[in-house]
Amino acid sequence: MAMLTFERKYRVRGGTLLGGDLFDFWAGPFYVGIFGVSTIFFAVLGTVLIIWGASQGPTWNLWQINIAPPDVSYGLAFAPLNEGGLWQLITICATGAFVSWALREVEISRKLGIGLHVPFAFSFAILAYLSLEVIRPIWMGAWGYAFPYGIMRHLDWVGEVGYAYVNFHYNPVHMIAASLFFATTLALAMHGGAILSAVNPGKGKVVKGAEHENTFFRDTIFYSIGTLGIHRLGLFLALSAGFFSALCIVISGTLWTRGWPEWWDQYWLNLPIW
Ligand code: UQ2
Repeated sequence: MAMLTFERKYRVRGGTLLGGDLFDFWAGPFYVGIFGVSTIFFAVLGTVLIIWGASQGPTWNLWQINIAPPDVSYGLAFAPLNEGGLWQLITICATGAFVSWALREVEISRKLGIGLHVPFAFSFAILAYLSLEVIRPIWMGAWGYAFPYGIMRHLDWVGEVGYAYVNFHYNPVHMIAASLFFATTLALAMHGGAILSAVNPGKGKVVKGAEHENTFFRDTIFYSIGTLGIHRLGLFLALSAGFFSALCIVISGTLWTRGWPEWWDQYWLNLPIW
């Protein structure tokens, strides 16, 4: 179907989750919807609060601007604006914007009659953010355990948290997450290479299809997962990478509070062979 014909067929009312026809229209090429409005609201308000927070700080250097969460002594209470309160409001805005965006994806998917795989995938990114900024801080009893909003400062935060557990690379769930990130890049490199080699083989050569892709992998690694399967695997690997990343930090300081190298001792040092 030609794109213009398709757009006429698809750009109709319906499929909304909330509010019926309210905001059920397009602004130029963009679908608006209630959740488009709420995304803009939270994103603009959050950005204004970040700029306000920056104005209260010592620098306008983009790399050094930092908006920190409240001190640990505030626990889970609201803090004064310039002592972490802005960070709390910005975190509410960020969560509101991310969730609104996911729900806007759901509405558009419903209008199109396609699956909810994209919003489902995006929800894993939201979960990873929330595990750092909401779930782990609440579990540990203070917003001060969340990461600060500053380009350089959040990098320092990651380093400090790593050293707080002596050597974070000994965290077994971090190991699984890192392996899944590598597996994701391997799968995408194989898939991107496979598709381009078949569909874009070079000037004057005939475009190839799934048979060639299957045969290449059967001949090289004795197995082809298939043209549908590679996309299922890719989504699974990428979502697993995000999920295990969230898990590896959420268990640090909550279920396991000592250095991660020590975690292995409880098994290694207690082996009966000693
Ligand atoms: C494949 C296939 C594709 C692909 C790729 C494979 C025809 C066009 C990349 C091969 C992938 C395999 C065997 C899985 C590798 C496993 C990991 C964890 C990286 O068979 O079907 O479709 O793009």
